[in-house]
Amino acid sequence: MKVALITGITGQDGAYLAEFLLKKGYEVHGLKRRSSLFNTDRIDHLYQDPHETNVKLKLHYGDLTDSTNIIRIIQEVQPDEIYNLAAMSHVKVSFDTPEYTANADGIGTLRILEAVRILGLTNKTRVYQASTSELYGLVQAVPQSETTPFYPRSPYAVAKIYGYWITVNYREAYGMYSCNGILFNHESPIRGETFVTRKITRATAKIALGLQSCLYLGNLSAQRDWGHAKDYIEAMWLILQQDKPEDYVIATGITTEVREFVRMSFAELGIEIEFSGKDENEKGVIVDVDSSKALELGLNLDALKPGQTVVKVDPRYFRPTEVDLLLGDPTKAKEKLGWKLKYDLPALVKDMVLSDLNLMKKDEYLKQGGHQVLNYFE
Ligand code: NDP
Ligand code: GDR
Repeated sequence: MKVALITGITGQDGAYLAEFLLKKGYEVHGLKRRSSLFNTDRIDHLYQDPHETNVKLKLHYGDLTDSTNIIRIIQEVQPDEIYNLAAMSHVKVSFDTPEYTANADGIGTLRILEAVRILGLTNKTRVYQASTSELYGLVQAVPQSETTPFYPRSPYAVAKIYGYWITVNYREAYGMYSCNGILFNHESPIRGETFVTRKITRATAKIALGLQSCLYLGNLSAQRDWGHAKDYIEAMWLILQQDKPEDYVIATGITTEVREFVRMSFAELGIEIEFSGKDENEKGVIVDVDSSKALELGLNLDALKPGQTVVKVDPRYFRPTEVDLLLGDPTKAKEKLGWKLKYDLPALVKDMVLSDLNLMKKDEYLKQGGHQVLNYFE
């Protein structure tokens, strides 16, 4: 039985990867941070009572900013594979917490690699590093492949550049099987609520249910190559199963504007919107409501009328430096790993919107019962 250690197991990718590896028969260990509230929502369905025998999922308290716990856990677990997914992963927040981001996302990667080396596990333990399309930053060329030059545009991306190169360096210097997956944006119903896709799908569901009146966004013109996290975690695993360690771009090869993602999300609920105006004055306005589609979903959209503004721009969500266009070229992954996509963008949008509609219906019941329902505009 193979043993895997996942840092960031409580995050979007960590949760899907843990489930995937457990199904493959792995013993899975996860590094989780101590928090004042439970932070294991995404993996609660995988929980196994530690008092039972034959437990296949084990969680360890730790933090990427603390080498002592990393060394101790790796020594205890003796993993065949480490997936380093833990990170302060929000690009906008990294401008507010640049030093912490460098420590966790940059030096954190070094701590993992160095622990493997000093524990003498260089020939046993394979390491996957969660690298990112944010490394490309300011557009040098499109589509972006394994050979496109990097030009990071945020403290997050600069920290991840360190993670990328130290992973390459340990491979070259010590012969370690350490690889980067350069993953483009990937989303899902369990995506963090403050990333743009999830913010949009939650808000469209709330607007359809009458729980929110308007969605405030930043740069609507940014273009992203969005895939489904379930497809992307499979690529992570494939990257560690090859004869030779290499770095791979994982992407769909299609890019879409934030504006279009918004339009598709509303359309999924029978609400057709159109954008007008420019820059900070741009607005998304309802042009039609498809009551038959709404009925199918058990929605009453009578309160939503053509002409109503449901999307506005709020400059507070602009970034000091933006990444305008990401479009990946996944040819190498498709050819060498045999990696295949199961979800396209419409399937992703549908999965997220319908899941959020179900979730938000709980808020609707609470509101009907006279309870306060909060809207977070982050
Ligand atoms: P999430 O933000 O959903 O999850 C991040 C995880 O890291 C959480 O489990 C979080 O714990 C944990 N974490 C954060 N800081 C620390 C720390 N100092 N020590 C230990 N754990 C920590 O990210 P995703 O699942 O979306 O992404 C996974 C990885 O892939 C990240 O490294 C991200 O930067 C990278 N990536 C993501 C892409 C995407 O589109 N999703 C694309 C390319 C790269 P907690 O739950 O307690 O907050
Ligand atoms: P990104 O994802 O920065 O690409 O990083 P995010 O969803 O935060 O932003 C995508 C684009 O949408 C624009 N945008 C907004 N973004 C947010 N969060 N909130 C808004 O209101 C909003 N309005 C417009 C942004 O400006 C940006 O252009 C994600 C993270 O998962 C990283 O960890 C990962 O490395 C990269 O994807 C690949």
